[in-house]
Amino acid sequence: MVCRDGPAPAGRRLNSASLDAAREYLAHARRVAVLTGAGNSAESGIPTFRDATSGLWAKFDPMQLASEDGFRADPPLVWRWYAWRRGLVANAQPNAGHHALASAQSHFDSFELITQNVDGLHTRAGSAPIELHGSILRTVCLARCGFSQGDPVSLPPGEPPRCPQCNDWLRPDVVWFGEMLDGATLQRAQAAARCDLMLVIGTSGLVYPAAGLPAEALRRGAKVIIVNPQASDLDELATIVLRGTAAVELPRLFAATDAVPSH
Ligand code: BV8
Ligand code: ZN
Repeated sequence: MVCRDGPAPAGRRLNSASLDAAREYLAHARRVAVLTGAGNSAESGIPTFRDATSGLWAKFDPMQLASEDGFRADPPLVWRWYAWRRGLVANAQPNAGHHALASAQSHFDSFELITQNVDGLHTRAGSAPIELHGSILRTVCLARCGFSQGDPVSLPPGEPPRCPQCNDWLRPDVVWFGEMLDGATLQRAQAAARCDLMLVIGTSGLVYPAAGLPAEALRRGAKVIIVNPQASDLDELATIVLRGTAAVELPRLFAATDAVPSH
């Protein structure tokens, strides 16, 4: 636990000191933005990309699989990777971190949840996230002919179906590496970064332009609070780092706001 403000007392007190300081910032914040990454879903059983390079798909590089070149090189392989992830998501439940974020939103004048995750768990918890990288629960035409479908259950597991409109492959409705993010979505996220406080939850801070949002918030005078059990590329930007997991730290962080009527 590192508290950027003031001397860092040693030991257990540091945890509560950082948590108290973080709660204090929350208590005075009117415009809150949250940026979540794969770590926010880790306690729901969804492997993070870091895990993915150590887990079942360790022999594959997510950077390769989550790319159009990777898909075109082996559509069935990439399709099976997404089918496996859709299966994990279907069997997963939002965790206490998702629920803490969903119930916190009514306590602030403005509360924008920006997620890099494509698993839909924030939505299932009751949030209305800005999904920077799309959703694996939606499927679209590779040729972008306009065909889109939102029923992941009906999809075949082994290889991508053909588009009923133009017969090209169908693909997950996610932003692959090397692809542009949807302009309007990115603009919404950049507008949300004009906040008093940005919480950065469960992200290694390696993927841009998402990872640039905390620096943008800082430039506009926001405080930045990171929740992550490990060090991340964004720690240097943080006013406070809560060295813990989303499902444990977020309920603790927002516990006091439940008692505080919205501004
Ligand atoms: C773009 C959807 C303009 C797909 C994702 C060279 C060529 C082409 C592009 C680039 C290039 N060099 C750089 C780029 C830009 C590239 C990029 O940033 N690359 C990085 C890796 C160097 N970005 C892009 O390509 C973006 N588009 O720039 O367009 C352009 C166009 C053409 C050419 C150049 C530029 C598009 C990026 C979007 C990619 N799509 N997802 C899918 O999911 O299948 S990104 C994907 O990876 C995830 O969505 C997520 O965003 C990212 C992984 O990041 P994290 O979420 O942080 O997850 P990670 O596993 O890394 O970390 C987990 C963290 O959680 C850890 O810190 C861990 O400690 C913590 N944790 C673990 N457990 C817990 C926890 N925290 C809390 N609680 C716990 N329990
Ligand atoms: Zn089509």
